Amino acid sequence: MTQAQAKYLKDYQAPLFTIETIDLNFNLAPNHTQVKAKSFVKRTSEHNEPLVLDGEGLKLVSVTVNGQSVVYQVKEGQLLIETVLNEFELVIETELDPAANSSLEGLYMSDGAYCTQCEAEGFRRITYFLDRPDVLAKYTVRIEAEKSAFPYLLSNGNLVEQGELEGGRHYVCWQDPFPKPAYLFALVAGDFDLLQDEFITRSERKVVLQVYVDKGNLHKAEHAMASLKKSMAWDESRFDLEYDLDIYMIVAVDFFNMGAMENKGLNIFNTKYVLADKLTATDDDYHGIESVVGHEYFHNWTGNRVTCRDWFQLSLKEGLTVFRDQEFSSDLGSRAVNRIHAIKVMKNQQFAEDSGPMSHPIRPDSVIEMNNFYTVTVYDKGAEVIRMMHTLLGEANFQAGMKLYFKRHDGQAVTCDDFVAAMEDASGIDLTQFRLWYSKAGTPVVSVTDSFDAMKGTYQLNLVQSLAGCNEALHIPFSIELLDANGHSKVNQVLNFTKKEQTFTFEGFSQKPICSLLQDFSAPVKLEYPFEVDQLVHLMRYATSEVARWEASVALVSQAIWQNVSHVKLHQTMTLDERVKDGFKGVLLSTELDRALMAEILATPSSSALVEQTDAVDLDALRVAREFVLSELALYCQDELTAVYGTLAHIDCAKSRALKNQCLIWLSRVSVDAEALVVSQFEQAENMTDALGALTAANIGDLPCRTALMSAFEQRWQNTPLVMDKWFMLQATRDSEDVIEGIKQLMQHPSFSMNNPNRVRSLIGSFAAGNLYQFHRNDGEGYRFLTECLIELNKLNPQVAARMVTPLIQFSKFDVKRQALIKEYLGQLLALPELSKDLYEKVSKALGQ
Ligand code: 7MK
Ligand code: ZN
Repeated sequence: MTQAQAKYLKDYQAPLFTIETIDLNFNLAPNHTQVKAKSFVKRTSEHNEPLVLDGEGLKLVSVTVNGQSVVYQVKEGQLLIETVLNEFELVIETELDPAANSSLEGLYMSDGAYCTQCEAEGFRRITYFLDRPDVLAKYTVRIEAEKSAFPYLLSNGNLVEQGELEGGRHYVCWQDPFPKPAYLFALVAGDFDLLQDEFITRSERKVVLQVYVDKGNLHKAEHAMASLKKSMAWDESRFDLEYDLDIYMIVAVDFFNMGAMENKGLNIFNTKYVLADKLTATDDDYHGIESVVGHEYFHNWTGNRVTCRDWFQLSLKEGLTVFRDQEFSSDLGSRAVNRIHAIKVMKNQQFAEDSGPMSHPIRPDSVIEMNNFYTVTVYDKGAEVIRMMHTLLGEANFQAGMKLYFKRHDGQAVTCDDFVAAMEDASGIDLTQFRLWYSKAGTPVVSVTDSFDAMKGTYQLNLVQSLAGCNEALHIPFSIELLDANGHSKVNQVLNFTKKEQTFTFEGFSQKPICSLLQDFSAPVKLEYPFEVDQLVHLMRYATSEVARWEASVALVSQAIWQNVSHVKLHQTMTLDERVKDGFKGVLLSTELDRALMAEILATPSSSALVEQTDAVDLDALRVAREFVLSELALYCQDELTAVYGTLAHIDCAKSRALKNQCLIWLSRVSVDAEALVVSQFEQAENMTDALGALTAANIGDLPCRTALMSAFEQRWQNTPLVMDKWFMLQATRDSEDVIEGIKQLMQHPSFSMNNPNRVRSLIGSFAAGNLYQFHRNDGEGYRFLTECLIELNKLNPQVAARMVTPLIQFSKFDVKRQALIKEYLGQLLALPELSKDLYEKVSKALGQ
């Protein structure tokens, strides 16, 4: 590997040249697209360095400077131009083969339409350019193509000209008045159905809204459009931010590496986050669409108007925008349930990343392949860091900080530090110590001990923080509630935990209170406190925070499972405490709990979530113990589950469906009646949530009806790829000895394609990331299968390959035999002759090289 060089944040240098305007001319053809880029280049300071442009996989046709030919050199990934001029016009012609571009970066074809993906460094696959976010240019784009197949020719900004050409061709010109980095450039050409609407901004400007979808899907764009309007209204009301162009376009494409992309005025989306109707999309899908549409819209201010100085600052826009989209979802829906989802991502995925070979700070110090840093750490831990600032400052100060941030930096490319400085200056709150969160990798641990002095009536909490490789103390907002024996709230506050060790004293207690710690996950840390069963049951009933009630239920069930893991290892009989069973039953009997929250509490920890709770795991014992505890609970609560299921069976609301489907899964583990309930729910389903709920229960309970229902579903949806993804996922996540054989056969299914990332993630990705016991089979067959797939994907789509290798590189918690097998397969990958940078970075780090 010659090109796998790390880049370092500490080496950042301002650009030696800048490009203020660029005219792009595209002449589209599937295998021979001509691109002519006319840029106005300026030297930024007095120096004699040549102009060095980025470019990758390009066929260079010509280069001129001020209309004259010029001396240049093409190196791996660079075009070097010798010139002494301080200002000049640079014209570069390149030729592209979008039809052959399977990496889905740069310009490529998705089902007959042209589209682009330029973040992070895809623009350099279109033309040679200063492809870095601190070079902001004004774009004018002319697109020419055959008219009948490509009636819509789209790019950023405003349409300024269009016309007919000879031979059935036509052209369109777009102009984006806002200077932007190259990663926000977009182009789309194709034939679509178009849903159009408008939004009147608070200052009464009319904005045209357009959602482009594959022909025949118009009605499936309505939810995305409604979500867009809600996003625009919300950003005005909560953040006082208005949209700035006259048109906002969203295009949905089938082939897309990520969820979506915030290109200025022309978002490109994975169809998964646009298309929805009741029959084909679940309630979760609807929620996901609203959140991703929001996320991309909110980037218009946090990302586009103010962008990143360099890619090490990615969390500047992503952490902040995730925080904003989480708040959007919480203001519109259930705050507690949204918070629970975010906490699960942190504990199950981000903590795993932190304890694996790709562990990095939210602002990484070094990067080999930037695409590898679109991570749960940069995004979700980044959002937690913003959330902590929000907690420390309060909403009013935080909004003042946002105002100051835009006042100072609108139109600029800035750093995470600039953001924190704005928050600090607007609030007057010192964030010097807090800044450590940006530079430290890993999950801090907070160990809590407590004591009660009956004579003085004082309760003390002793907090100790530690973070591997870090001697300084972090500023941790540590939210607690103290409850008395009757469940009354006595203290509810956020402690400023700023030292390595700190003791907090609370007065006026006649009995030892029950404490809720790290309420609502007030900081991204691991909590250590030896909760007793009675304390957890108390918290489940009385904690003021709904999230804290859920946390207590997770701890209660998890503890019961871990106890039985010990029993299994010692060949002892497994047991389940009556208080755990009754605590659980209490949830089902509760009349006051929100149904969506009840559903979350009933969705007991997944096996991989449990793995994240420990440092070393005996997988075989875990599987036995988890099954035991879940079956015991299901048996004990069978009547209550049946009753709750019955009352909800026909209520048309998402919260009820969520709870009902959880009950059905539980019943499918133990009840003889489950089969009938599942079949009837499947047959009567009027929406995808109910149909998939029944199918999921049939799969988890391995019910006799499973095969018949799966093939009925396949028959009905074989021509709807996004629905087939759900079917592929169910097939791939079965805990069954023959699952790998089944997946191999399904790779021949007419609906499957190795070229489509959604298909690959549903069938192969969900096996590796969501079928813990089969992926980690002790004969290594799971590892072997994933490795075979990765070898193929390495050539087709390195970005998708690198995302899917994650479960293979996070091996530290498993036994030596499994680790040895994993390393053997990672070694095979590392030895590949044409290993992509993407896989190289992850695999070599995993092997400690
Ligand atoms: C979300 C980048 C894009 C991973 C998660 C997204 C990507 C990767 C959407 C692509 C995004 N800027 O808006 O963050
Ligand atoms: Zn984003």
